[in-house]
Amino acid sequence: MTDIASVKETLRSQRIETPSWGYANSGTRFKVFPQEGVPRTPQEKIDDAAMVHRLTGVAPAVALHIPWDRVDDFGDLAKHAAEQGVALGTINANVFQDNDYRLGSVCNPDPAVRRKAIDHLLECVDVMDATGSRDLKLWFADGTNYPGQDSIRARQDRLAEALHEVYDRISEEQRIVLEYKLFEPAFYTTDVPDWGTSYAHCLELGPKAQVVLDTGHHAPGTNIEFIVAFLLRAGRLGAFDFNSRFYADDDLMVGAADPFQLFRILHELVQAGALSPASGITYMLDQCHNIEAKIPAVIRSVMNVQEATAKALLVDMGALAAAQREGNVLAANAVLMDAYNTDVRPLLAEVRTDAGLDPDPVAAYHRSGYFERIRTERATGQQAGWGA
Ligand code: RM4
Ligand code: MN
Repeated sequence: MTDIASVKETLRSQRIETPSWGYANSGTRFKVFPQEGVPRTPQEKIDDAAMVHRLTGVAPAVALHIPWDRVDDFGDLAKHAAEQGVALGTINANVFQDNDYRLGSVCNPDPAVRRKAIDHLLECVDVMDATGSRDLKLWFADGTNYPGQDSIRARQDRLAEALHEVYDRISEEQRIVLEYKLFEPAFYTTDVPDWGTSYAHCLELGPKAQVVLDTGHHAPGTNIEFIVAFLLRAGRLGAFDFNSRFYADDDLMVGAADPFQLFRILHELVQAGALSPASGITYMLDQCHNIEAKIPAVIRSVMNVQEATAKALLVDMGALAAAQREGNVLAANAVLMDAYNTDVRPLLAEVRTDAGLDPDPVAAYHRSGYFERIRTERATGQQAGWGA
């Protein structure tokens, strides 16, 4: 039997970090479609994130991307965030948009470019010191397009060297979270293509280095929950970048393409007791809302994670363990499917009402007048965007 009171308590205390870039303009390499009301400054992105938190109650932190969110005084930015009721979360380094990075950043064959890239990573640690952020998220666009273009092995050496330098710079309370991605922008080799590569580098670095799992960064058909289970067991799962994909790194709303996969991932997390902040796992969204309205899309994404979590919490663990012990394949599968097929929306509505929130955060957003306000206030000036 599942204890509904404790399910509700877990849902109430869940934490989902939203990405500053999810509120800004973004697009594919073909077109960025600007939208009305889009933030012009990091402060305005934080304001939008704070709105999402006010409506959902479970999104108290916003991840920053540097240099997209560079400001003169990060202490001030942290203060602004606190005044809005949110905290600054993970700092994402960006070493993929300068002309110098054509052949890579920390793996570039040119030592001067590597130095520049590492200096940027170190600058991001300075930012973390000012914002109080714990995690430095590293994703490298590094790789090659053609066989023979560069030495695969030498690039691993350069990567390890750069990681060591950054690792030595972070404090005891800070962490490196190293993200992997199968391909793109590089098409032949990618220097951190999979969880095994990230894990191996993290092991070499030490306990302050953890793997980031972006749900959109695998080959089609990859069993992501297996990776989750493995890394949890190894104590090396540092963070999630949640989103969903149909084909490649689509960055669509989490839970949109495959809600069952999201449930299976959450089931592994629930089983491992990994939802609590004490687990050290950061649950982040990494999405781009290219054609849909951004703030409601972030709210929807947060709700999708909540729904998958609620279903995972409803799995009758006792019945599951018994069926597994007996080798009763069909009964074990039925226990999971019963939970997955439960409509948890009424339960989540109750959790929100109990917390003094509107049971329907999307409707509450549309009623709030927030969009009408930002559409007017932000009608002039340069909208923030990722410059694709
Ligand atoms: C990458 C990766 C990173 C994100 C950038 C924008 O594919 O997912 O986490 O910061 O995109
Ligand atoms: Mn990501």
